[in-house]
Amino acid sequence: ISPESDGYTPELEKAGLLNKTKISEGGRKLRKNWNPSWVVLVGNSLVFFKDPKSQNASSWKPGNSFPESSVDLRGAQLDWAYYLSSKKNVFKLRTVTGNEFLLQSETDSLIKEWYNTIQDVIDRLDRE
Ligand code: I3S
Repeated sequence: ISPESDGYTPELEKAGLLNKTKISEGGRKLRKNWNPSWVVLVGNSLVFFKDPKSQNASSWKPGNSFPESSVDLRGAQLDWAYYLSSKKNVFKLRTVTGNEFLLQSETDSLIKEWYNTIQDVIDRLDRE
């Protein structure tokens, strides 16, 4: 199925490389395992791809490379995570199902853009 033939291809809001670790699953704490991830914000979801080297801005499209995981932003909560990591520029995303992720970038402007864009989507979904 190509993006042209599936009838509806949601709008790509943002894509880029961030460091990612999952810190809890359904409320159960996990051991951190930081890895670079190609992160795509599309529609109401944040989609994570492994192997960032082989990714590009089209990777999220239907029929292209398969995501490692994805997160529904409806009801999600976003917070800066100053106390949860020794790294700088870390925020925590908590999904409605109790999964928690930390996302990080060394670039201040980049992480702020991600934070603001994800928060805008969460706010939009809250108003629906
Ligand atoms: O919150 P923690 O436990 O200090 O997180 C660090 C550890 O997960 C560490 O792994 P090991 O404990 O398996 O060696 C990671 O290598 C660190 O990156 C974690 O801390 P930061 O501060 O980088 O999130």
